[in-house]
Amino acid sequence: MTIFKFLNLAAWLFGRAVLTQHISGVVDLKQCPHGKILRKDIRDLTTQQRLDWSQCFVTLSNRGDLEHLHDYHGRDLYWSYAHFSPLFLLWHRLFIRDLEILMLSECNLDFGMPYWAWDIDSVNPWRSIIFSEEFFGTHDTTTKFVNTSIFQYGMYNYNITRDFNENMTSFFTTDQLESILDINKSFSKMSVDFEYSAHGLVHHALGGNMRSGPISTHDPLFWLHHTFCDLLFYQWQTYNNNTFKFDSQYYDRNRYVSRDTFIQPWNVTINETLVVDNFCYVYSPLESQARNLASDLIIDNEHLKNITIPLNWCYPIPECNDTTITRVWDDILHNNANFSQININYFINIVLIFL
Ligand SMILES: [Cu+2]
Repeated sequence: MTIFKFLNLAAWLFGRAVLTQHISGVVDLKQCPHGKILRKDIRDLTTQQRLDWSQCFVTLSNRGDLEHLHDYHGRDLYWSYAHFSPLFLLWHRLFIRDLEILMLSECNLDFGMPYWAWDIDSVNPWRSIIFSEEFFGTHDTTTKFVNTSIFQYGMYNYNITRDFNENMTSFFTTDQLESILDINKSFSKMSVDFEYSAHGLVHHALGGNMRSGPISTHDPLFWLHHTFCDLLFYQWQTYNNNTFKFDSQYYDRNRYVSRDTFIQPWNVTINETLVVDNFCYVYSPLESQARNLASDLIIDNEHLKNITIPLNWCYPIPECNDTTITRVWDDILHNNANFSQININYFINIVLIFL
């Protein structure tokens, strides 16, 4: 811990000394100064690469260079624009790329944004190496503060919290992801189903910062989680020539999006954003190291029958109760229903509180 503190202070001082320009303004996300870069699961990086990534994230954050990103995500305008809308997967694709470019240029990394394939931890995420001192830190289950790793309280400018214990909610398994991301679904159906279920569940299960939209981006795991979401979206796009399968639609009462709509604040069209190749990154499939480090390799769908959804999901919807939540989850998990088929307005109210 002491060495972490020292390294962090040294990096912070170094960062202060060399940074003369304030990083602001909208970045060209299609620039490729580093050529094609590879995105791997964090467990497939070398120890040095992992430390470099973490150090870079903390250094940039501690000197204030990530503020514009937190602001984009939490700002009212973008919040409702990028969530619960057909732009969800596309907006977050650009959002991650923004940080990736910043990290590549500021820290000379030779690899892209790492992802966290949480499906291989799904059965017992509590035991995941991701929540160890060597990776993203353990936390005090009473105070909720992250208390080890470079991201611990006092070393990283955001004192992030996580709120789970050994009874942590399971994530979606690989099999369940396949059904949520059915290649025959329309884009909008797939996007809504995925956003509200598999994606939202990770936010919910981690708790603390990750359960609160405006501050979720402070937890470095937000970025790894969303990079994995982008990988899954990319797979959905490529498995069945679905790349340009985007159905134009209204995303709120009066705004209509089509393929030519520019996604803000980056001014990239939906059509361009649909093509990963435009952004100079490539996904590397899981390698043996990540699989060996996964908390559970036996995927057992049965465990989800015991899934418990805490009642605070319902708050503050008065008519929401245990039974309604259980019904929704049963339909999703066991009857393979789509969220969009289940009283969607009602469900939006429920999930709004944790994303
Ligand atoms: Cu988001």
